[in-house]
Amino acid sequence: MINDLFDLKGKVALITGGTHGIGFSIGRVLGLAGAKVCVNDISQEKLDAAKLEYAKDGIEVYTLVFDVTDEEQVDKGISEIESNVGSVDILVNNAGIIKRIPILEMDVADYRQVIDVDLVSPLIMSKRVAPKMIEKRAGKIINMCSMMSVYGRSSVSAYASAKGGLKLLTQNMCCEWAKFGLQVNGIGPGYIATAQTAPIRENGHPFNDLIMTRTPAARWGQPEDIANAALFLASQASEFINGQVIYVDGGILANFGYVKGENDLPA
Ligand code: NAP
Ligand code: GCO
Repeated sequence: MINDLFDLKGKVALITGGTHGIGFSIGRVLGLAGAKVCVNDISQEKLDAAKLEYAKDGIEVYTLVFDVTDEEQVDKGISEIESNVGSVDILVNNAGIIKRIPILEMDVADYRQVIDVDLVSPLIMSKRVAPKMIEKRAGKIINMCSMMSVYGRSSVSAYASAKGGLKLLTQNMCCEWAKFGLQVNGIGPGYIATAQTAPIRENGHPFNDLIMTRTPAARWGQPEDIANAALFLASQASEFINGQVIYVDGGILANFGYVKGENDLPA
């Protein structure tokens, strides 16, 4: 049956930064597809609140508080999952931060922190879960890239550097692990309405006008838009897709530009 392609019953999924925003939506959809969902965050308080939110859809999540940039904490967290839930079948490297600071005003420490969370942590997480996936000759790793994996933008140099690197790290994981039955892919969201973009979307921020006109779909994306792509990449339906980044962006990457007014919403 075609639906069986998207059935995740018996699979263990781990989503980093899964307490809200895109990560929460991904965990929810994978849970609805039958996966045993493990949710990480750096805040126990947010994990406790998220547990109740997931339960509203009948999804009982296993929560783990650890900093994805800390190798020891990651090893301890994954060992706990392996003991109490099972080895990880689906890893979604979703946790991420952004700092919007012009290069000349940015401390190197700020740059390093963004690189650590957005680029080094997917390496740390994947290095820890891949060996058992290789033993099983099966596994799905989904790295949360961005349209900033291919575009720059003033003030987000650290973030774009990390997400650009993450696109190539995804391709290298594919090169080394595809022969063992792993599929490693990325998702490149466009502009999505979450806490991360609230500062450039709300309170009449001019960036909102830009996105509404620059995006052919004439709207901000929703976390659910990304979750559906994650379900596809986590499922049997994507067994021969490897080393790719799927851009879920309402067409913005396809659109060189616009003439003011041409993309006004249809009457
Ligand atoms: P968000 O609302 O800021 O969520 C990010 C999550 O990552 C939060 O749960 C955060 O936890 C967690 N996190 C941050 N640092 C962590 C650490 N060291 N260890 C563990 N967890 C950590 O962001 P979002 O918009 O949902 O984005 C999720 C992912 O999609 C990010 O990788 C982002 O770069 C990417 N993305 C977002 C957009 C967009 O337009 N929103 C577009 C392209 C790509 P706390 O809240 O507890 O700090
Ligand atoms: C920004 C935004 C973007 C989005 C996303 C776009 O300040 O430009 O936060 O970086 O988060 O990455 O794909």
